[in-house]
Amino acid sequence: MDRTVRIIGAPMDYGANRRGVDMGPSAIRYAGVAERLESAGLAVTDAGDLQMPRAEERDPEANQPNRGDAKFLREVEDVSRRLAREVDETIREGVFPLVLGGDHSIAIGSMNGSARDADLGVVWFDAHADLNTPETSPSGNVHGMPLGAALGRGIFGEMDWARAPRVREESIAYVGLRSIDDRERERIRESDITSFTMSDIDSRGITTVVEEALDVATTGTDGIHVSLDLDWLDPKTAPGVGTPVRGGVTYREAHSALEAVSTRHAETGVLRSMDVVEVNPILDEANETATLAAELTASAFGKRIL
Ligand code: EXY
Ligand code: MN
Ligand code: MN
Ligand code: MN
Repeated sequence: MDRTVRIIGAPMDYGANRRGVDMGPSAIRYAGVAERLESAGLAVTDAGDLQMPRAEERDPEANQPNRGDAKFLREVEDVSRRLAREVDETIREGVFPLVLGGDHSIAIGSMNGSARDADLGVVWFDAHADLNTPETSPSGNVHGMPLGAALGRGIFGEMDWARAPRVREESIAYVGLRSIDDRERERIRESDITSFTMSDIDSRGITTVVEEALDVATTGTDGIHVSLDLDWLDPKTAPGVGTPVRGGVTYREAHSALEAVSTRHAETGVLRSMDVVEVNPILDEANETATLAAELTASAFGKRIL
């Protein structure tokens, strides 16, 4: 996998409650993600964007009478199946899949593909826990469910495209949580998932927290998936996201965290797949959130100040 990265665009917005996040892949490319990775010494290829299915209408309920409280679940399934195949094939070729979203529902396909051939640890940089299922979701938006899907919670247990049996609770670490639904809170407490909230970052510092998250995700696994939701950052720094929550990490904390990921990878070759999600350039000024996404991605792959 080492030095070649394949960019896979997933311009998905079926999992979110607003349009615009489907422009994320273009915005992050425009911000120079490939050039930044090349300047960090990587070879970069771009597979282009996955084709998105057309909803018969943009009424989330109209075309799926049996899917209860998950909107556009058929569209999410269709994209997830194709993305998982592409991620799996990319890894088999010895290339690193970098998936650009799109809303966070694309992580269902990324994790499913990346975990086909490996026990997969996960580091989840996000304000949100994304552990809902159609049964527990307050919104019906699938971008709040990708970890519930990977763990096969609720109705996802019956969906082979959603479940990723080689992703286990004890190998998942959250970093930066600050907005959790009541049902998610109960489930996290009952689970073996490790959670580092913003309070943990306040009291213990980003470096310690990220090192511990990497320890959790790398213990007893064959590699890790890093999922970077831009709403992890404070909205003053990353305004172009659909579900901003104040009190997030700073620009420097974010870089420091992703630099720690690349340092760990340089030492032990653990990084297997990554997605960068929830950039909504419509809500942004001068493409600053996508630029941040591109910069942080370069930090995750070894770009340094000096
Ligand atoms: N927990 C809320 C829900 O399930 O509707 C909000 C989820 C937002 C998910 C995103 C982007 O990380
Ligand atoms: Mn669209
Ligand atoms: Mn998320
Ligand atoms: Mn989020």
